[in-house]
Order: sequence, then C-alpha cells, then structure tokens
Amino acid sequence: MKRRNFIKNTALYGIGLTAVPAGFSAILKSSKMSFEPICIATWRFPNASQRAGELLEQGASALDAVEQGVMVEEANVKNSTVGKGGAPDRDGNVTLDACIMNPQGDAGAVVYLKNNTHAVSVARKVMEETPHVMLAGEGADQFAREQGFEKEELLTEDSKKAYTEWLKKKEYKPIINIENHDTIGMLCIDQNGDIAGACTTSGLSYKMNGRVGDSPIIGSGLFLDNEVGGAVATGMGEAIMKSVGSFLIVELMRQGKTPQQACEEAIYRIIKQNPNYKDFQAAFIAMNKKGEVGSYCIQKGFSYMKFRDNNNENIKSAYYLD
Ligand code: SD4
Repeated sequence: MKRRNFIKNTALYGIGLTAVPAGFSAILKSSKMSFEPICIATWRFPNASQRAGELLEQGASALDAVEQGVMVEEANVKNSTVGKGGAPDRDGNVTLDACIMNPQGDAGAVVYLKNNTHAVSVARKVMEETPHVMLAGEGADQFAREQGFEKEELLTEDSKKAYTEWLKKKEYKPIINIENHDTIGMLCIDQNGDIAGACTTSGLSYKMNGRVGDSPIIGSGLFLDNEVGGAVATGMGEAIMKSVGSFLIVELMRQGKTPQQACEEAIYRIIKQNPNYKDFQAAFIAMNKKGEVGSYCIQKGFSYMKFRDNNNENIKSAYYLD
C-alpha cells in the first residue's frame, strides 16, 4: 500500500482517542488500515535511524527495526560508548548493557555482557528463548554462546590506546555530553501501529568493575506500553535509575500528558532528587501512539534522530539549564 493511501496516525486519534482500546486495535488489525512508520533515537546516529526507518518502510516489524537499527551503532567501532569499541571499565573490561521490548510488553536484557558486539540481539534471545527477563555477566555470555553468538574481542586498538592514556591519571570524571554520553535508545512504530524499543550501551567510560547503568533496566533506560507509547533515556544512569524515568514518562502519557510534557516532568524529578544536577547530563525522548514526539534534558547539547516519511533528521532537544 502506498504511503499516500495510508490513514495517518493522527487521523485515527482525531476522534479523541488517547490510547487504542483492545477492541479498536483488533478492528484496525483486521482492516487494511496502515500507520505511517516512525523511528526516533537518542543522539546523532543517522545511520542507525536510517536503517530502522527503511526497514519500517519496507514493512518490517517495530521489533526487527529497533534491533537492526541499534546494531548499526553496536558495530560502529568509532562509537566509544556502544558495542565494539566501547570504552572499558577502569580494570580494562569492556562490559555491555542492553535491553529490548516488544509490543506485547515482553522484555529481555543483558548486563555486564563481555565478548559480544550485539548485546541487543542477546537481549532479544533472552526475551524470546528463556523464561527470564535479564541475564548477567558470565551467565549471559554462556547463553550467548549457546545461542550461536561467536566470542569477540570488544577492545579495539583505539579504545585500548584511550584507556592506556586514561590510566596515566586514573581520573574518573564524566564529561557532560562527550565522553560518557552516546548510548543509543530507539523507539519505532511500524505499519501496524505497534511500538517496540531498544537501548544499548557500554555504560560510563572507566566505570567501576561490575557497575551497571540504567540502559538495560526496564522502566529506567526503556519502557513502553503499546496502548500508550514509549520512552528511552540516556545520560547519567545513576540519576535515571533513581527516578525510573522511562516508566514515569509512559505513565504520564497514559494520564494525558504529551510526550514533551512527560519528558519535562521526568527531568524535573531528576533535578529535584539530585542537588548536583548541574554536573551531569540526563535526557529522555518519548513517542506516543499518535506518533507525537518529545524530548527534554538537563544540559544543552543533546539531540535525537527522527525518521518519518523518508526524512531522517537530527533535532536539537530542549533543555533545562541555560
Ligand atoms: C549509563 N545511561 O550507563 C548510560 C550512559 C549513557 O550515553 O547514556 N551514555 O549510565
């Protein structure tokens, strides 16, 4: 079906629906109606949103699109905060955190995963092939081997060099928007109007061995409800976890807030909880079932990608601190 023939997502809500009731979803599914697909993703990763967006245009599911989209950055060795080439912890271990959610609300996550570039794909296998939601460390690695993922070295020449340099001073100081903030979180709506999300990261550079951030924590780094919308986070995981920000945003959207209003409220909570909020970045992006998008963060400098109607753009986020 051609896009011009699509019934635009917004039109479906013109009659005042803020969430699609189960019965209405069933009618939509059984009819030939189709939604205009959308992908949004944290930071400026045009190749990732392009990949996901093109897949959606071809009719892929939101779940496949978010997985394939974030995999682009996991494989990008120039990105020092996701997948292969991600900065190690202070003991030299590269450990990845990732999670994924499907429109049914199922979730899979891995934490402290070594030796696998595509943490998001291992997380998807956890969701689909195990009775669990999250696997950690050695067990996650063992499970990845059992699922046929080959063992890989994640430390690259460049990340080793940067780590060797860091060891000279061993100074642990997250740099706002730069050194520690390039996690990719992605939300997609497919042609059925279903939402899926994924989040993947190597976490904070030179973190303590064993540290896990918000990115793989369902409700913190990612949350979605297919009746309402979804949210993903990036930035200082410790602050995001304390506020369970992504869950909060989805619940606020359920109560009628726009994605923008909900993201702002979640950032205000973080500011209230953390007197040192000027020293770190935290950012959220969100999307509701209408395809409306919002974003808010503490510091200037955060942006996100939006792919819609073959247009892949980078959008500067509104922020709290002037
Ligand atoms: C973490 N939230 O591990 C991640 C870091 C991040 O962009 O978002 N970097 O705390």
